[in-house]
Amino acid sequence: MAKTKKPHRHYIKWTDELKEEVSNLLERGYTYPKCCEILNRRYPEYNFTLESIRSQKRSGTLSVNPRIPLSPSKYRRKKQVLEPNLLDEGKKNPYYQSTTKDIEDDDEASGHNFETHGNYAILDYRGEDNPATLDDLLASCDVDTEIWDVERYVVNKWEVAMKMGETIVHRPLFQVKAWLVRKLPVVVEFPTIKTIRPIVYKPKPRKAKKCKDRTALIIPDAQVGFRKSFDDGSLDPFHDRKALDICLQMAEKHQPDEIILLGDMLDLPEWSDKFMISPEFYWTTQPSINELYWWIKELRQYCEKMIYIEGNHELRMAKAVVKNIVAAYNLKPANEPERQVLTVPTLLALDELGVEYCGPYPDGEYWINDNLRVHHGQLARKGGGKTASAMLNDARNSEIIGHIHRHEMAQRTVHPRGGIKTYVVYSPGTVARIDGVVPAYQTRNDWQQGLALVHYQEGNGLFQIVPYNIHDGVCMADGEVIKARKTILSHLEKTIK
Ligand SMILES: [Mn+2]
Repeated sequence: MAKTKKPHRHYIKWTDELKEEVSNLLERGYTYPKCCEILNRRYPEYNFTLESIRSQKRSGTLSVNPRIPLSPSKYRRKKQVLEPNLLDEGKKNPYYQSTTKDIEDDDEASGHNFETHGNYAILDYRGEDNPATLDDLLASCDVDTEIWDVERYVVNKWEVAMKMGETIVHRPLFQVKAWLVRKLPVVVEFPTIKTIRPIVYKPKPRKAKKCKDRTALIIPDAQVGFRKSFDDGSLDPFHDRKALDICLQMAEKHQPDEIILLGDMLDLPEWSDKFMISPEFYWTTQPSINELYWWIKELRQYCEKMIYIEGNHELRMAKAVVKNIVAAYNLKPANEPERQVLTVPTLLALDELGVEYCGPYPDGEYWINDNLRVHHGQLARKGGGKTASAMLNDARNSEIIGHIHRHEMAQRTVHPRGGIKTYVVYSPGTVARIDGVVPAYQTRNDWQQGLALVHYQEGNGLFQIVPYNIHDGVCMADGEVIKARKTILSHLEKTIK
């Protein structure tokens, strides 16, 4: 018997104009058959079929109204064949008709969906028939295997029980999900993999200051960084967003003249040349940069001046560049001779935010007034107060340091000729998590969370350090209890992925 030949079809020239025309028809809500009818009238030289339009949609060149089901007629037809067999027992039941109708209306449970994202696509099939092979499934869902390759797929099966009068009928449901990739990649206008959603910054007007003193808010080691889950790719932060929000609320409350970031604001575990780099830290630098940028932008709106002191962790980036690819060191764009490309201040856009970067570690420093110097610090001694008291031996002025993640203050009075001088060494602790998530030699660290406000007079004047402790997102400050805000936390959880 001779095979029935398909009617001869002219090769359709899919010009951009034609694609746009078809997209417009589909977006306006026309069904595929209606589109064919219109197009065949407009272009008598071509023979438009459902298939020819669908294949364009499959290859991602047409945008269509997502509310239109892809091939409803085919899907309904299959169901009508299937249901009588499955529901044989139900036929005798007087409820049979109405129950069947319910299933037919149940569009959520079965059918298929094909979504393209640039060079990738996901086919999600749900239905009562178990496709014998993957090729069968692709063919029945009109996936063009000339264009798409299956990268991987999963098959799930489960049973659905339905009560029909006195009888309970079980029927199997299948789900096949396939991830596809284009055989010949196309240029996509937007990146198809977005790890981070853009952050929108809305500056708020500064409020009038409450106190007449000049003030500086000191925020110690945040160690912004993440551990990436092998199971679901989720990011577990090293930094304590609750503690950082306390800092933000303190900045809003006090409207300080200066905010000083004490160094080690980024952890940069991927850039370490000393410690083993666990695969859990791979590809975590970008979200870390983005999140710290968000905090700096938020803090920036509450102060006149902002200082960022380089710590040993920021220095990791420069060291890694020198050690691994010296050609990248000091590299600047031809049109921006001032901007080194691969540095912490460039990546955090500190210039644009008006933040002064004080480096390199360990010499990077900032003088609040002639008597009080701020730097990240190098010395770390075990035990409360030990580092601060050891530093006093060589002190020739008062100092605020970070680095040790302990809340310490020690003072020493000396008697030079003609007067008495008291020096203070103070460390506000850390705003990183202290529950063992931050990479360190051990997980049970003797660390404390805190921050400080410094009241000061300019020049050779007085200063007063006011320390604040943070306990699990709560801080008792100046007669009120400040708590971390859930809105900020959930915003960041949603934004940084
Ligand atoms: Mn440090």
